[in-house]
Amino acid sequence: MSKAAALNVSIERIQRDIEHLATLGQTPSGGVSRTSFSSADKQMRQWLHGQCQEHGLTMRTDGIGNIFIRAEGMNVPKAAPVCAGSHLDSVPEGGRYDGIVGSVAALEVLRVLGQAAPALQRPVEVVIFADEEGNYHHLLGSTALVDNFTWEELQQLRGREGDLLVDALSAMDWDPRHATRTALSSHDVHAFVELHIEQGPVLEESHTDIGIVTSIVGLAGGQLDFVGSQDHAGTTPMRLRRDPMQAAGSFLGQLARIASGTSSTAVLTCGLMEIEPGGTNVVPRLARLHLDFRDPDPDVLSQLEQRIIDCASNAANQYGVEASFRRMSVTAPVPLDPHIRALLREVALGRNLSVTDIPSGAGHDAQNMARLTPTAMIFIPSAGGKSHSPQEHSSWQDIEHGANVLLDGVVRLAQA
Ligand code: HGY
Ligand code: MN
Ligand code: MN
Repeated sequence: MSKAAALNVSIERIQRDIEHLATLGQTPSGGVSRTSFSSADKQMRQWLHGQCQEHGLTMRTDGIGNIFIRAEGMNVPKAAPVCAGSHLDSVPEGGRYDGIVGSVAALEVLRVLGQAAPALQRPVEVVIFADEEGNYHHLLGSTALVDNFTWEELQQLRGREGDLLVDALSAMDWDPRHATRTALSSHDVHAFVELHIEQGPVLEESHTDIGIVTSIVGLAGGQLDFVGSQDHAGTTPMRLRRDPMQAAGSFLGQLARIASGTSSTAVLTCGLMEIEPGGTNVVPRLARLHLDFRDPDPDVLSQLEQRIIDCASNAANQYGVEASFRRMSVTAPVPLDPHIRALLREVALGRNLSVTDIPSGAGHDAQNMARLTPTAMIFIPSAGGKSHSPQEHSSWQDIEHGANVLLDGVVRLAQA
């Protein structure tokens, strides 16, 4: 066994960090609401800064809130770093593990390497991506690493509460104009590896320790507006109404049919809806559905969008209202790097762990990083396949396994 393979993460430190992070933005249901740039996110950033000071790490934040961490004093040649990391924001009422496991494990890798100082050919850097969960833009931080947002684009981005991203950045005491200068080049990163919980049932059901991700699903988001006529709920006869809620209801009843009619792998979700003006005694003027739709095949994603538009237009005609669709984001599906996948499989087997290949139905920053640099992902089991829920859970043993595979993989990549 090589010297590097003898290194091990400390699950006690990882557990302490994960348990602490679960208190930042904790909800009464035991979940976590930690949207990027919220007060809980600020607390997270302060905590991380403290961790870095304690462990001799340097932390830098770019203009859109991505965090980069390195170990000081590691005597490695100047070269493009091997990066590892994930995200520390959550969905509303999310769990304690999504993004957090991969972020804390990457931090632990740096702590181990800082202490053990093995001979490496290149630095190791932790990346914590901003707003992965897309309050303002899905995979905001990693998107900004691949392509700079223009100032005009940034000014358009709003969160769930209708707040502007540029205001949220200003409230962090950052200059939002710096958010237009975030892109990296392929020379800036040697490779990227993200550890993540599976968020599905496959590994647990097959009693497999480690999943090596083959590809990440293509993911699109859009706003579907049904616009009708605002009227009195008591005095307007049903026959005279142009009620956008009825059209929205008819459309929503067809989500499963639209998805399965396009492909057996397609999924289509509406998890957020706005009604204007919003009153129990007012026939609304607007019903806005926020849609999330996914498929591993980019052509299917386009077909799915077209079916959404066609079906919405039929529903609108039926109720005498207007329908319009606005695409908000598309993240292309990506295959992950075969060489790093093979290396991760080898190191996992070297630790006597069971391994399988697995596709990812969730979006990840890795799919943006794959456009910059050779990229791979490691999955560990999620209890009951639950995620984006306070019931999300992974065992400490599975987290330790995943973190050790990340450690070995990163070391192997940094030795090359
Ligand atoms: O929505 C997703 O797939 C991811 O959790 N951001
Ligand atoms: Mn998530
Ligand atoms: Mn995640």
